[in-house]
Amino acid sequence: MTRRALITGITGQDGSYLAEHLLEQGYEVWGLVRGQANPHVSRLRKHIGDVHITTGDLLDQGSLISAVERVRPDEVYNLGAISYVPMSWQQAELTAEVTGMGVLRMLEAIRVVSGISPSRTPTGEQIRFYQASSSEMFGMVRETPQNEKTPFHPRSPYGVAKTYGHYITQNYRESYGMFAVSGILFNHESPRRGAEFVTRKVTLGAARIKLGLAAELRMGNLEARRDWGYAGDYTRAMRLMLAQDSPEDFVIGTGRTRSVRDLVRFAFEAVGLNWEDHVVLDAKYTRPAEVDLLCADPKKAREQLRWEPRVGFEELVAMMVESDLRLLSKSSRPEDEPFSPDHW
Ligand code: NDP
Ligand code: GDR
Repeated sequence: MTRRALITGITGQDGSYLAEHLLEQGYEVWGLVRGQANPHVSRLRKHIGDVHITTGDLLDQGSLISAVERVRPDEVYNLGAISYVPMSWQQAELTAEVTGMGVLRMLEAIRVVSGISPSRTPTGEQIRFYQASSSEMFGMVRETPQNEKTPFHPRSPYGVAKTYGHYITQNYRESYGMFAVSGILFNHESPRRGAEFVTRKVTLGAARIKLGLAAELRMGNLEARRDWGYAGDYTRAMRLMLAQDSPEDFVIGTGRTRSVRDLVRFAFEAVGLNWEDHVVLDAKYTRPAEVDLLCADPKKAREQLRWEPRVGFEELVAMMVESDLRLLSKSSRPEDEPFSPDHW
């Protein structure tokens, strides 16, 4: 029997890689898309043709119930979110609603459509639910590397909203016996990454300077350290989590940490430039509270899911720089170029 998946956030970076992967695995793939004419759908169609689209919004409970009723999925992947950390200070309440409460609404949609209640726990095949949890929940870390048992101390409204999403997923699993899991994913990147995130901002910036389209790149905190992996590797792990016999949470990361300074150095080296000649520090890009250090301990995923990342940091940065050089060489109109917004 063909398995049917419903993905929220299908127009985002992870949504496109996950859709591609599930199609390769023989799934029928549905994406939940908000808005009456979402402009990101054409970008998704450029990468992957064969997905079905249904409308809905994580802010709207009824639309989620209708989507689950219409699609009747075997698996729901909840990737939809306001995912840009600086934006979460600007729009803290909306972030709580979409990134936090949106998880509750999706779980409720599954619960209601499946007829699950405190007196009626699920029997037989049930809809499996994946929540996109984040290493941002660890925030101010006191122990490194971080695993499934590391305590949370989120440092942004985004991190707080994700922590709510994480706990409500766990709570629905424990309260109703639902197959609901969280993947605690560390930063993962790709040529499809939004231009506001640091890796893509840097690879686009280095490519622009190389091509003579810009002279400098303005950056925030270069000392922050992240465990960066490749999005295509991480979306494979999502499916593996839902294919387990029992619902459990997993940390997904590479186990290696680099600084933003390392990232900048690598990207400029990849285009044959010295970063110190072009990068300018700008306080506008520093955050009210920072997450200084993240490094995953992915032992459980390695042992239980048999999951390993295939693309390393250097290869990832080189892949993104190459892709941005190609993109910028092709596009002659500035309005076609990816847009990196200012934070404040
Ligand atoms: P993106 O920012 O690229 O994508 C976010 C998606 O959420 C978009 O498809 C967007 O759709 C959708 N969305 C926004 N608001 C709503 C709403 N109100 N209702 C429905 N959908 C909405 O994120 P990524 O692909 O990078 O990440 C996917 C998920 O994983 C996110 O939840 C993120 O927080 C989480 N995560 C990401 C990590 C990473 O390093 N990439 C690491 C850990 C967790 P639209 O086209 O309408 O804007
Ligand atoms: P992050 O990703 O906040 O970790 O969240 P981002 O790439 O935005 O920042 C990483 C680190 O780089 C520092 N930094 C800058 N960041 C940006 N965006 N722009 C800059 O100019 C800049 N200069 C320095 C930041 O201060 C930070 O320390 C991502 C998102 O995908 C989340 O949705 C996800 O949950 C986490 O990764 C895991």
